[in-house]
Amino acid sequence: SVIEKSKRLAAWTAVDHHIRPEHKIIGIGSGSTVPYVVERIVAQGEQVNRDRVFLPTGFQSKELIVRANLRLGDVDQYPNIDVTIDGADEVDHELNCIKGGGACHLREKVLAEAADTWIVVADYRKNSQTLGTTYRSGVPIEVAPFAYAKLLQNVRRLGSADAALRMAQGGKAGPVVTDNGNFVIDAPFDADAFADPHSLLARIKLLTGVVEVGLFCKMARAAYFGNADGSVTIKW
Ligand code: DER
Repeated sequence: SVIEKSKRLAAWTAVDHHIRPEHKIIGIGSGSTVPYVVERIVAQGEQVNRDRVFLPTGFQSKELIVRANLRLGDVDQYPNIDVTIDGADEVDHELNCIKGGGACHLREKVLAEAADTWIVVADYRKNSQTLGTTYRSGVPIEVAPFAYAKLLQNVRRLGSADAALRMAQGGKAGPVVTDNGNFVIDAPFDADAFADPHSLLARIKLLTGVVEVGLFCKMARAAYFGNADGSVTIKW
């Protein structure tokens, strides 16, 4: 499909630009775009990949690395990462991101921060001016299950009237449970709240019971978007 092609285009271009032989410790994000990142890294050949270590950002990411026969490492062994490449749900004009559509944003943010360079790869639907324009489900917030009901009240008080617990779709009754055993609250805000994503992040993060917030502010070195016409847009 056009969208899959644009994901692949973004991922391949980003790997070609940012994953060089001298990069040995590499963070792999989560979602449906990063498989193309792994595909392109594998294509660099066994030789160069032999002395690299790949750090996952969750169960799906780990499976990607294992299935590609790449060497699996962990961020407690390798706390300083050369480059991490990840997807995003939306990216604004300043490279602030909404992330967490896949409920992996705690480990993703740890590996984004731990990397000298953090790169975002996405299809054209994620390329936005202001957050909340194309990704309408709200800010994903990973929360301690014990605190979720109080947090729903407090997030609503922050201005997200429609904040809701993310429920599993089919195959499991009840809420989505993250790789860390936590719940996720999706909190839609209106446009002016997203005008200053960093202050929104700070306000949400300070609520008791919040584990991590799916707003990644001023962390990306660059964002690569594949376009439907086969071109690539790079924001930095
Ligand atoms: O959850 C996340 O932040 C993932 O990176 C995910 O949202 C990326 O989405 P994708 O499947 O469009 O790559």
